[in-house]
Amino acid sequence: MNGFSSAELDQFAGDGFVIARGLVPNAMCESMKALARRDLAAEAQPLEYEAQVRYPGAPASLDAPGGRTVRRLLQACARDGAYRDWATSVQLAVRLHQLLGPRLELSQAHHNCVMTKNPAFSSATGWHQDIRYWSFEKPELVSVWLALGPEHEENGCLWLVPRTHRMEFNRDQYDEDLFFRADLAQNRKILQTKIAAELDEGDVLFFHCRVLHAAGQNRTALTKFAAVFTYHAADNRPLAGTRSASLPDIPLG
Ligand SMILES: O=C(O)CCC(=O)C(=O)O
Repeated sequence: MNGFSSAELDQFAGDGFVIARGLVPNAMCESMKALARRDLAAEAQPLEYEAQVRYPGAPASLDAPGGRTVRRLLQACARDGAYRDWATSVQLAVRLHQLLGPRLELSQAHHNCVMTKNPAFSSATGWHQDIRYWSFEKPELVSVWLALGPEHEENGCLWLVPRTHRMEFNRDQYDEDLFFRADLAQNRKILQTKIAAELDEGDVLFFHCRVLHAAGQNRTALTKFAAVFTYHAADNRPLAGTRSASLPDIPLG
């Protein structure tokens, strides 16, 4: 089973992310997407709605036009074996071992979802670091973003700022919701180096939990789908009593 090359490992260490192109066959992506469409049609809970996140562009309430537009199909591993099988696959574990060490766990409390970005009612996600919302002994987690279709600027792909996983920021560089303030000149300078993570179906983005990232709205006619999971070393424990510890982690082989 192929792992990352040493150049790719250097890229992850330096930039805080790396993309493995064409890792997942199109047929597998299409079947995961069909499951997601089935669950969207049935409004199969647990879900997160655009109206609940209240990001710019989201419907004002669940009763507003587009109010029941889904942003995330939550609990992907429990939702269908196809997601869990891939998220715990040897193919993925080989690469995650290279990034996080020999004993790994998948967090069911973070990401563990299919992100859906609906053209008509999608919202934009501001600049943030996932670790600001998570609680672990060490800020060392890796998320895996499997594109189930093409992702580009027009349909709201992720933007990332290389090397920010190694930077220290002050509390006043974030707003009250812990988004990184794009209105500050000091922050804008950092954000200038952002790059768009353009992906094709089957590409997988691996990114560090401290990397600054954001995403725009979907301005195309097609819903965008991505399956997203988060991992940590088995000895990097979620802090007791926090959301990070609210669900059992899944050990990887
Ligand atoms: O697709 C998006 O809007 C961004 C999602 C994201 O950055 C997150 O959930 O942490």
